[in-house]
Amino acid sequence: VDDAAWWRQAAVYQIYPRSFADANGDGIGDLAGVTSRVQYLQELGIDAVWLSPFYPSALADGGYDVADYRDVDPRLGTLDDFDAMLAALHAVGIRVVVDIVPNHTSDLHAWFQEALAAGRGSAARARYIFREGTGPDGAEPPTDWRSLFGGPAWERVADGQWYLHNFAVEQPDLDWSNPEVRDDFVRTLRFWSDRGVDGFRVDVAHFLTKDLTEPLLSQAELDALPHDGNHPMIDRDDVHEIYAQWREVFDSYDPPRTAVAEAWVHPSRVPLYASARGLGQSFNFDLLEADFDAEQFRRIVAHNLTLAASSGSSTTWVLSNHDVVRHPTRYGLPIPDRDSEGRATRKQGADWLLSGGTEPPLDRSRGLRRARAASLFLLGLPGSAYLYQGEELGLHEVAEIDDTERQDPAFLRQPEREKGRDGCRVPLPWTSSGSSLGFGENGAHLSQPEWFAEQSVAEQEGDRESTLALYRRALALRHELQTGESLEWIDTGRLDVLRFVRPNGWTVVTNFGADGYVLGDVEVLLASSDVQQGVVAGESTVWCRLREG
Ligand code: TEU
Ligand code: CA
Repeated sequence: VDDAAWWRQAAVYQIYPRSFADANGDGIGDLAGVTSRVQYLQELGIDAVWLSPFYPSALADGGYDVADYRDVDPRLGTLDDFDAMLAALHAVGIRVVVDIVPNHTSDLHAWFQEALAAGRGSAARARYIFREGTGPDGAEPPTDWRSLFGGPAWERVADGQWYLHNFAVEQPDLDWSNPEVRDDFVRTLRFWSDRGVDGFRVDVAHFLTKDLTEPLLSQAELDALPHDGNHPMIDRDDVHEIYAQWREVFDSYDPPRTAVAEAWVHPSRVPLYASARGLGQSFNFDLLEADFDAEQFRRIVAHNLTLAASSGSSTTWVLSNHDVVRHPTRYGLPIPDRDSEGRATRKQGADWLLSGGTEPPLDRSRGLRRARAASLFLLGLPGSAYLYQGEELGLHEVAEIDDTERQDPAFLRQPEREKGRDGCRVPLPWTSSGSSLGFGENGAHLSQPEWFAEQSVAEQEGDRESTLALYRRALALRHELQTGESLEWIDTGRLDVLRFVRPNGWTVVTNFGADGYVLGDVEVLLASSDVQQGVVAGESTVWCRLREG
């Protein structure tokens, strides 16, 4: 692969550092823990890791509340540990992407502390979005806006002013019209690029710029406005001025640093983020919201390949990340309620979590079978695949977390409505016995359920049928598969079976239905479940090619 284009068809493995591996036995995963598992990552066969935030943080939002963008949380290590980790990963050819959180800082960030002390009208407050309240004594928030974690999006400070936080109370939104803010983030990008990181994942990339000209609209008025680039809050055209500036920074390095936008925007707006003059690539989350369904998968794949082509970028595929219910669990639950446009009315699995993992009943083995089929389908597609730690073990979502242990603000803010995202952030099981199943020497910051032992790395390593073995084989073969960025659909005569050919002649077949599908006389390279006499069983995927000679 051309050095500068490594990201176009990369398999990128997301590490949630606090829950990956704990080297010093304090119950919290750390950077030295990542370094200690480099061989595992190498054997897995991924091309890059993306590390969720490891910066100093009060962990009000799992580290997405950053108190210092250019340092390492002392609980996770030091900058020297970071350098050692980076060197160890680079030594085995694994690239490193770090998370950048530009929409908001932590309330413990020096800037916000300064803003609190400096008071009304100060330059320090102008880095954030402070407003006077309404009503008698300004005791009511400036507007009725809601935070994405529930509750008001405004918080009052001691002198009576209010600040905007689209996410947790501890995550004040920055004012991106302030040049100081812009300059500081360029410094941060350079800081990590100079250390040798290969790329950046940009958190809520569509939220940075805002039009807060008075009078401010109400939440209902905001909700009614189209997302056409002029919305006062979301996905504004002017955010791309920032990314154009960042692109200059990225391109000043050799090879250029890459970036991927986390932008939950209308598909028609994705190419703006994915443009080579901008961040270069944007997440496509369509599969996160889809059912295990041939028609939906086919539509999503076709659409996103077209979108990617129109921006000159390559698309991305994601089945799981640290914000959603793990996909084996989603696929083991009945299809959720949908609105008239086919969108799920609740986040998939949200109601199941709320019931403590009892209602509706979860079919674990069916969920895993479908997950293996979907993952093998995804790994066969052109574009980059983003994998979330633990999915290579086929881990299910953990529902049985005691409320007193839960850490996610999405839960803490509205416990009667949401269980939050802790269930996909439980520390990985490395061994089938021992303290915290090999995660660390002294327990884990979130308790692991008993059944994690059966799905541990140690348990799966010797088993050729395991999900870990499937991922390793697929990732190894994938390097041969990714020769061109296209696919050709083959008609299977069945609505529930998808079949496509890649430029190297390899064929991927996924049977979403129940009845077996006859492949014909082909050589099977890899299968998510047993293939007998050329028949792909229900809910499984096969990689194959024509027999030679
Ligand atoms: O997520 C942004 C986002 O829009 C969704 O995560 C959603 O709001 C959330 O899942 C609601 O429960 C990014 C990060 O991925 C997430 O972990 C952070 O909490 C969020 O930004 C704020 O930084
Ligand atoms: Ca630790």
